[in-house]
Amino acid sequence: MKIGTTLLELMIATVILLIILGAIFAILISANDAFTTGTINNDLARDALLTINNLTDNIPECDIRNPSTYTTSLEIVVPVSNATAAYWSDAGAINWGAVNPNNNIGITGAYIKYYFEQYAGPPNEPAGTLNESDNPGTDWNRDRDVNDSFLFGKMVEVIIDPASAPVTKSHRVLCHNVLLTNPAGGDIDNDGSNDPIFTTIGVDNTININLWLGGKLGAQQIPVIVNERTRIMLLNPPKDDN
Ligand SMILES: [Ca+2]
Ligand SMILES: [Ca+2]
Ligand SMILES: [Ca+2]
Repeated sequence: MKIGTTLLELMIATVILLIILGAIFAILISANDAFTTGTINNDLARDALLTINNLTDNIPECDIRNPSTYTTSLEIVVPVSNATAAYWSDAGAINWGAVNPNNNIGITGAYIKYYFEQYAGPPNEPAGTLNESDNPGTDWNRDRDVNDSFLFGKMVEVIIDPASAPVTKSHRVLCHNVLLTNPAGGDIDNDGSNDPIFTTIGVDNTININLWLGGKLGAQQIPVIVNERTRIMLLNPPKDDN
């Protein structure tokens, strides 16, 4: 009868233990990746929905200055309910729309412009383009190739005064991590139809908002892309003669 273990048995046991530990570690890493991807997905989807919410605050009662089928900018005029008193201060006259951020008073004849602004690149901003080829094997838009490029930037709101100048301090970023395939809003997912941020449909009196957000986020730099869209029915007929 043998008592104890031989050196060979000890070595075999050690190898088996290492294999088991390696497998557990691999599972933990992949679970962490999945968790990170899920979290980033939720963050981007939340940002897109909040931005759409922000946009829909002002849009339903507006006139559109730049009606067009496909566009990455939208210029709207919202009737100013009070051009003399500050935001909230006048009972029953909340100033929606083109409100001067310096004194909170509505500006008659001004308009709000929403537009896509490409990132300027390092050192202050991310690179203004995202390439699938920079992440070999990563098909962000899931069209079965890895050779797409996207413009990368932010949705911005600015108030333009009646003299066509931006109002000081009115430049506001509504949303980061926005993707486009070209400045006119090309076909991001390669399904044959364009994906502009804004589509105005005069006949139906509606605006479609279509936001694609993406990014290499987290320590693992996992590429994630999300799409949120909505359709807004305008309460006033859009006009192009403001
Ligand atoms: Ca692709
Ligand atoms: Ca492609
Ligand atoms: Ca498309």
